Amino acid sequence: MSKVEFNVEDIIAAFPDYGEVVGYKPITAGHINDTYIVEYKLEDGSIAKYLLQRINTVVFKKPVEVMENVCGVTAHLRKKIVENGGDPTRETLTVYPAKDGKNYYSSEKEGFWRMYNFVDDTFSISELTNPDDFKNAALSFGNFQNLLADYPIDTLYETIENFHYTPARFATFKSSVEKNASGRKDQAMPEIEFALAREKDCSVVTDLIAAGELPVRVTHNDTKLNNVLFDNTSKKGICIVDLDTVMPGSSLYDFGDSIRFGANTAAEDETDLSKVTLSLEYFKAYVDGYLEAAGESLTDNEIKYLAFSAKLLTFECGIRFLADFLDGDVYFKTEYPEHNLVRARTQFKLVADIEAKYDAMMSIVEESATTILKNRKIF
Ligand code: GN1
Ligand code: MG
Repeated sequence: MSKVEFNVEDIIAAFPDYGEVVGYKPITAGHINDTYIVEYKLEDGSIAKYLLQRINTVVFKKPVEVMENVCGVTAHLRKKIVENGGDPTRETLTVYPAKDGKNYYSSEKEGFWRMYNFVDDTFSISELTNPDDFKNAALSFGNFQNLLADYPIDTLYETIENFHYTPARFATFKSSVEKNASGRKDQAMPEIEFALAREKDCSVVTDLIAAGELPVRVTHNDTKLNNVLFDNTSKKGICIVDLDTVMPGSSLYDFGDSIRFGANTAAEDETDLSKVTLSLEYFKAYVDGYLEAAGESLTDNEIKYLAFSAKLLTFECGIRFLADFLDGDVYFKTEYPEHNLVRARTQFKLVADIEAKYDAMMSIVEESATTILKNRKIF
């Protein structure tokens, strides 16, 4: 882990004085970066909120490139949102430069920081209570993909190499098993066996991409439900956040990762595995929303592999958690020693449930595609 030492006040002072700082507080969402809400009192007495974030440079080794991607992507989104008559102050993140004009502040001692607008009067969801919210998340992620469809893909840096290149993830996992740096391998034998038995799944999507049978698009790559901000009044998803992994990828990565998190009937770190199942109702809601928003631009193959991608991305996340457990918790933030193992178990339980429900999931995709994309014969 990085050995940074900082005073939040000093970091705030590196950014322009938007008003008198009246407070700041950490937000504890996300496994990677550190986030604070900073409140300023303006001259007219009103309060303005900003989002201050420390980028985890163990995970993002080239944070300057991350910021170049984020600035390019948010500028593109802003332009599109304005063209579509939307409100760019609420529908996209905006980067606020530091006092020295750079789009970040960094020092060896304090780490790498950036400032964003805080989109007020919104909420995020960590646990769904109804399928409509999930459908709204799908509409948002589908819309996000549409808005970036004409973004110059070659200008994007790969902020984390091979991020969803599952065969590489599997190779890393196997080497973590071999190294057993944490000495905890014995605690994870059933999970290791489970993973090793599924190696052949890893290359399905990447092989299709390599063969030109699946397109490469600008994708978000971390489509967890809590990366959508929902408007307090309309309850619709209005803003997609966490743009650090926007990179060339497959729509299947975004679809699959959304299902992994949102269609799980339990939390990502639930210890009672009997609660972890794939909700077909939520799966259908997401398929409907995603096809409604982005279906026209998806190829037949992208649609045919939607159900598979849910399994793949869940499996991939599972081997990442398990590898981190074996490595000694060097990547994801953890709250207790077995946290990564617990997370890996939920992912694998979900994979097993997806395998059991696979035919039903395929039928849902077929039915939804037939209803929503009436003029196409995909299946
Ligand atoms: C991390 O930071 P957060 O919680 O949005 C991770 C994702 C994983 C996710 C699992 C850069 O996302 O890839 O799917 O945890 N982000 C990175 O919860 O590795
Ligand atoms: Mg993230």
